[in-house]
Amino acid sequence: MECMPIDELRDLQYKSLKGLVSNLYGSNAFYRNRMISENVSPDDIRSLSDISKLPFMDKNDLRDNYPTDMFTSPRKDVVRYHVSSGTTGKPTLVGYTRNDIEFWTESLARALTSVGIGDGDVIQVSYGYGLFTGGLGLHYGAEKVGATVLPASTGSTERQLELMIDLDVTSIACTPSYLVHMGDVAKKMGIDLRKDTKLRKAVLGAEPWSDSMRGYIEKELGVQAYDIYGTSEISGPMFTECTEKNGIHVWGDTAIMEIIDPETCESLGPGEEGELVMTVLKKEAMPMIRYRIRDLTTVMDEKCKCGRTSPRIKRITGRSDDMLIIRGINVFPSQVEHTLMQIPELCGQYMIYVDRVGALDYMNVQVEMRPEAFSDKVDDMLKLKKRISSELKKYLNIAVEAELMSPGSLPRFDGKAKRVIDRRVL
Ligand code: DLL
Repeated sequence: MECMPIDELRDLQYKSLKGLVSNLYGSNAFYRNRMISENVSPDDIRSLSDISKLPFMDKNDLRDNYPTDMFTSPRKDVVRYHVSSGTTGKPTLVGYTRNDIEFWTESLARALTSVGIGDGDVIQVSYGYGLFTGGLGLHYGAEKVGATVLPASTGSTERQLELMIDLDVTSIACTPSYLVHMGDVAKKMGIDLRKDTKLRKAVLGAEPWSDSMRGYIEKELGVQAYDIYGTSEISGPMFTECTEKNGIHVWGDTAIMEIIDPETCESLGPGEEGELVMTVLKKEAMPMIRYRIRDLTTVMDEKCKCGRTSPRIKRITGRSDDMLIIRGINVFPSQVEHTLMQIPELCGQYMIYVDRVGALDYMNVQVEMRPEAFSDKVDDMLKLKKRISSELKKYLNIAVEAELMSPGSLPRFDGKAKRVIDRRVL
């Protein structure tokens, strides 16, 4: 499947697309109304390139149809939910049928196989288990290839390192920043990952990283590092580099990808950087047609040396929207604002600072107080500060340091407010 001639692959993609569009048009009000409002019907899809006639979808569709209005399967057929960040206070809910879980698992099994992880391996899955797709996604994929899985999830780094040694862990799946952090903790514990562990491969993603970080990980930690990519809306982590480490393979029989100019929405060709748009061909509970992911990347043209014909994309270089990724967790500044606006002592002026200390990201929010709430009673102010941090933690799922600012002290903006200062260097 992965090495099929490109013409056959395109034909397969066309047939799957045509089937998907006809099916949704016939069975689902959301998709039918969308297509009618764009004046397009399944009969208009006569070749693969006709995909460009179909309307785009984005996170707003998921938010507006929260929680399950976009689902195309009855509740009784939905066997799992995952939840990720939405653009405002509302999260993005993703549902899976049994077949969806199987399809996703298969994609991850392909991903792990393509980096050489299989039944001889012990893999430590240090992505978060739970609402996030990383932990359970990699877990199922790793079991499918017959690897022994250590479901370590995130945190308790010292214990994770002890288990890594005791259980002869050979590979790890986590965010790149967490692996670097593990390396730092190991050093402090007197552990040399190269000599004292069997760790040799890492499947790293969920946040942007660079080739220089790959270089650091490979040299300092003695681990081969591979990029893995995906988003909750397309199922979760799905696609990886192969051992050539030259672009992420997007399994062509499962998804059609397009690159568009974020401003004009014009289709861009190989080699041109733009916004990634994905149509997933095999999802049941929540199909995705022309979903604007907002990640920026480039389609690579030449064939991969590994022999796979699946199209490839370069590393994600950024986003066309304002989403921040902090320790693998998606955060929209609008969510921060939404949370702060619920706190009566605050006036709606705020600044977000993101820093990287060692390998880990930290978020600090300066919030301006209303004059009537401002007081010199230290205890009251400390309590308020704690309350703000805990509200932010509740909604964003990350620890945030809140800093109280006196009335009128934060900058005001004439034009577009610049409320996010991201001081991280990859
Ligand atoms: O982060 C799924 C995932 C889990 C991918 C584990 C890889 C490994 P979301 O929480 O929905 O899903 O966040 C998706 O994270 O649109 C990108 O902006 C970013 N992202 C994911 N992988 C990469 C990567 C998961 N390899 C959002 N490089 C995406 C850069 C990445 N950014």
